[in-house]
Amino acid sequence: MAEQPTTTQPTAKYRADYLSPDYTITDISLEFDLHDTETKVVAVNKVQRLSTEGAPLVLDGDSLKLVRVEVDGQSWTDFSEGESSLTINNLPEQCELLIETEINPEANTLLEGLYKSGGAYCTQCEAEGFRRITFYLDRPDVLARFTTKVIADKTQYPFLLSNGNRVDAGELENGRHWVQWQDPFPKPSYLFALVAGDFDVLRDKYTTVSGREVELEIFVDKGNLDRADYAMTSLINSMKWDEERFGLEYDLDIYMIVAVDFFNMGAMENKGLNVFNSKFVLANPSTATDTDYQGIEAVIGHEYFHNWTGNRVTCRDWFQLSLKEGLTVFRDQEFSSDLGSRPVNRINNVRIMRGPQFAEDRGPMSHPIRPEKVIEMNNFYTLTVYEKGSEVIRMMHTLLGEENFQSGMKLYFERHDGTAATCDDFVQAMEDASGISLERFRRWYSQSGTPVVKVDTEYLPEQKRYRVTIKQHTPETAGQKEKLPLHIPFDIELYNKQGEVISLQCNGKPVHHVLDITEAEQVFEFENVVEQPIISMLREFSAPVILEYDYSDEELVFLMVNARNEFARWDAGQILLAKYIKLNVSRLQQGEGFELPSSVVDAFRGVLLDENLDPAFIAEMLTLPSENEIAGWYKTVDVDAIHTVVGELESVFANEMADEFSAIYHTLTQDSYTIEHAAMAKRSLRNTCLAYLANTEQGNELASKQYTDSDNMTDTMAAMAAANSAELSCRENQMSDFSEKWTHDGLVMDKWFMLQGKNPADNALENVRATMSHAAFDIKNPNRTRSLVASFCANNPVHFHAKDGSGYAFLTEILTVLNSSNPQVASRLIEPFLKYRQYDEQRQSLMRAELEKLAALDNLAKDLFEKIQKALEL
Ligand code: B3K
Ligand code: ZN
Repeated sequence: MAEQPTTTQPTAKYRADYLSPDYTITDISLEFDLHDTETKVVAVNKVQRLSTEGAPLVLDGDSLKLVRVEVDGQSWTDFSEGESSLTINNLPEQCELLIETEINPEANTLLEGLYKSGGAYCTQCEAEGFRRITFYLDRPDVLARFTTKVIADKTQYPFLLSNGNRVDAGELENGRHWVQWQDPFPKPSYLFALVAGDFDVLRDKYTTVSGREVELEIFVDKGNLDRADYAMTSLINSMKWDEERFGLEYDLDIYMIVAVDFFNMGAMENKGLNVFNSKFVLANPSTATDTDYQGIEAVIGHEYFHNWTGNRVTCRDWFQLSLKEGLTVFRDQEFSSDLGSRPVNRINNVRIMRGPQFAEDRGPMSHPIRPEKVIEMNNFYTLTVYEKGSEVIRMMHTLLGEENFQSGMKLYFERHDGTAATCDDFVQAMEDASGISLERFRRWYSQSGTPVVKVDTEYLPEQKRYRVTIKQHTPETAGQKEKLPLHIPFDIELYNKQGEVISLQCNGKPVHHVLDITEAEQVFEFENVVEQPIISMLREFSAPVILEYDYSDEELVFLMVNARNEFARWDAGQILLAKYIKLNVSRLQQGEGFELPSSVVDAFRGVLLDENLDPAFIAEMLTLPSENEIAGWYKTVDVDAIHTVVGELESVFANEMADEFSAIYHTLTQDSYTIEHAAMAKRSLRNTCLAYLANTEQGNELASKQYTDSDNMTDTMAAMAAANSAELSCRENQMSDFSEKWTHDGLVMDKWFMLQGKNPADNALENVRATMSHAAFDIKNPNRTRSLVASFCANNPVHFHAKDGSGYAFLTEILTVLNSSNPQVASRLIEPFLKYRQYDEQRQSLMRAELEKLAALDNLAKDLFEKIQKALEL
């Protein structure tokens, strides 16, 4: 039976209300006696009072059965149990507090706290899951040394794991055994982990730069050992990279990663014992695509980098989440960029910003990277905290430069290692180490929304001056009306007609290409500009803002060819595409036909044929913005028009460049599959060509042949995706062949579920419903649900937004189930409803009605409560 979430009206917590704790716990010794429905947990805490005498000790607890309390070895009765707390009175200043609780891992469908994933026990404690294991000061500013003894049946659970070093082990009667772990580093409870199960283990070793020998172990389900190599390679690469680029070394003798199938998000950085969604560990060429491999590298890196940015220095309170997440995303992005293609990584990160992050910042859940008010903390593991948070770190990096930034990191660790810090502490360290003022810059932490930067330029030939007027303005966002000017690093470059860079000069002095925009309006007059220049702006996406500038087609085509950096070339292409997508959406709305000048096609043809460019970059240049990103350009979204225009643009490109696509497609064949970047780049371009060619006469033959010939999942999936989106006749055979081959493997089937979700056919919803009874589908598994349901609701806009409301009713059905079984997953799936105000009246009222239905659920979880309440606010 699923647990029922609390029914009382949830209350919000405010950042401004932070109080340091009355007590701390310096040491905790845990003993788990693992049983499926009745696990006994004994916690012995060394408690130390920090405040005045008389303050009660209020511990957090959730869904726990309290068995006994002892203080200094004596039974203690002076306590009271609240709905989510245990208040213990009249404690001495220091004591040893024993608490025994009983929990039910098997009934834990929330996948928070201790639960069962397949046959294994595992934990997820961030943000507030530890309180589902024992009563505790479950807040990140209480740092304790953990000792953990795990007892379980030896045959079923030969591996018993926890944080730190394995210090002891033994056998018991009745087939049980135990292992004891000790973590020497004090840590908050959210970093605690326990795993018990039977696994295959991939082992390796790493010697750190100062000579520490570290055992590396990756635990996977039995039979999956041939899918763990890339995770191991990525781990070793991460350890090396962090030493080289950040001077940071690993600090324990063992680093373990466990892959589990039931997991609410990507992975978790528990000290010395990462728990991973198997999606980010398991890969071999026949089961995983190149994108999967890149995801594994990034997530393995991300969790490893948390060992310093998150674990050694943690967060004072959850409002500071971006302190560890924004910084660690920045670090993982740099890792992927240093090892792979920097421009391609940047492009993909910017796509996430301009698409879903900007959308979040426009919607009812808009919040600054350091939120002010939270009802359910799990709702704030957002694109804003993570991705925009990383952009904020990146801006500091741009303003300070690598050397100053690294001095800032060093100072940050000198000051805060072993403690719980704040975002302000980080900025202060950067400021103190560099001597560069970040006073106005700090506003990025408190102001939500996406700034709009409007630029006007004027060339003054007589004076040989080029005047650039830059205005910034941040539109009002949910819950925050007043906006102030921000410190925006604005990277520009000027070119002459020959494509040469014009050096920037103001008042007779050279000027850096990153302009400091700090006011609502600023004017720059560049001198010695002898001809009308062409300006490239917001290079590298130097700030998370929307740029408004009236570029001509000629200027954009010029930048696509001549801009010195690849990101700027891609961006010019995107602006050009955006112009014609917008034009054609309004033409369609007025009953006019599709129109695209041949000069635009020629510009993209030029890129396609440029042999000096990295094929992976060419593929990005030719990838159209998603329908969701396009939706974000409008106050009222016309899903059908957007879909039609994107389809027409794709087919015009396909037909106009069919010969070139076809020639490149046939040239880029590879003899054998490798996961080197050069090989991935070729596959990426070849499969982009296939996606276009799918819209031409040759489409069915090519997709069908590629599916049959393919010896790797990248090419297989590309063939299927092309057949799916172009509705080719080979689709059906491919889909049934694939399902037959992979039914036993949920992780691989996720790719198939995703295609069912994105199916453009008219009966898409009917198919999705039918797919829910597929043998490999399980609504309790977050990966399955996301692959099918989220891909339909979030990435199949035409069908999800069907005018009859059928897509909306479907989402409500799913949310109603997940509200009880796994509200964290429900809360991610509800996102498309939150944007209801951006649609026409009919759709708005249909979606609103669904939100109201959900709001009326009598067991509404606070995860959904918080989002629905904000969405329905007038
Ligand atoms: N810190 C975890 C995320 C925890 C999410 C809790 N709902 C993974 C990460 O960001 O590395
Ligand atoms: Zn993280």
